[in-house]
Amino acid sequence: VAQGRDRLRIAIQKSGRLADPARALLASCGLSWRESRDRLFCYGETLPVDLLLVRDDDIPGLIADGVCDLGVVGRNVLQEQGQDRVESGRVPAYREWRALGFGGCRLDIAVPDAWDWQGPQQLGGKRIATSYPALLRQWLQAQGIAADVVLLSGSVEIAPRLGQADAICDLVSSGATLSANQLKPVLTLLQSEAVLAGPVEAFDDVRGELADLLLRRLDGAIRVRK
Ligand code: PRT
Ligand code: ZN
Repeated sequence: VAQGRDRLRIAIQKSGRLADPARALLASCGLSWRESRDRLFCYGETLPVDLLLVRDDDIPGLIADGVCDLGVVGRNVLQEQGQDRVESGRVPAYREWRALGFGGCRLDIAVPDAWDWQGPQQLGGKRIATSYPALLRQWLQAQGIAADVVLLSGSVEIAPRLGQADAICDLVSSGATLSANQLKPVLTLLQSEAVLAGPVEAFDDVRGELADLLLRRLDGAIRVRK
């Protein structure tokens, strides 16, 4: 699909925790779509605003590459990938435009229940399993703690029981998963929720007017929900 400069393209999660609330929020802004058969691209009917349905992890990169103009993604994903760009010497290519008030969770460090928690320095020399290595390294560095970051793409909570790590850094909402794995949260690195992500600079064509209209409606919709 060629990039239309006269239409706005928003990436949202295809399936998962943020998929339905993201769609519902955009629909409450007066958007509607004609669904294509492959269900990956939804053509905007009431306004020239199209949806691309993707993995949440792909959303920051799609914005950075200009494939999509905006995206609905967890702050945790946006900041992790943003920090990863900083670590590798690249410029920020997107920023948080709005907090959307759903998908709330925390990026926490959790340790085995049996630990007598004394404070962050206790993590020195330990192995910490996470799917958020850039945010964890940034935090460790700011604290002056030398620890080993063990990168796992999933099932992070089981790592201490398997002997792969001593502690973990993972998303927590109710905390049930942590307690089921005999872990307790001890520190919060990030308070997260779903956000509208967009480029650092404003659009300099008709997409700017569309984005302004969408933001005004979003702000109204978010205010009503509070
Ligand atoms: O397929 P795709 O890659 O798009 O989806 P995904 O599997 O990577 O993401 P998904 O749908 O699981 O989560 C999308 C976003 O939802 C995350 O990036 C967060 O911003 C947000 N979110 C909110 C959460 C949670 N709450 C949450 N609880 N994401 C994950 N969890 C995990 C948590 O890590 C734990 O393992 O859910 C489990 C249960 O949590 P407890 O604490 O309630 O037990
Ligand atoms: Zn994902």
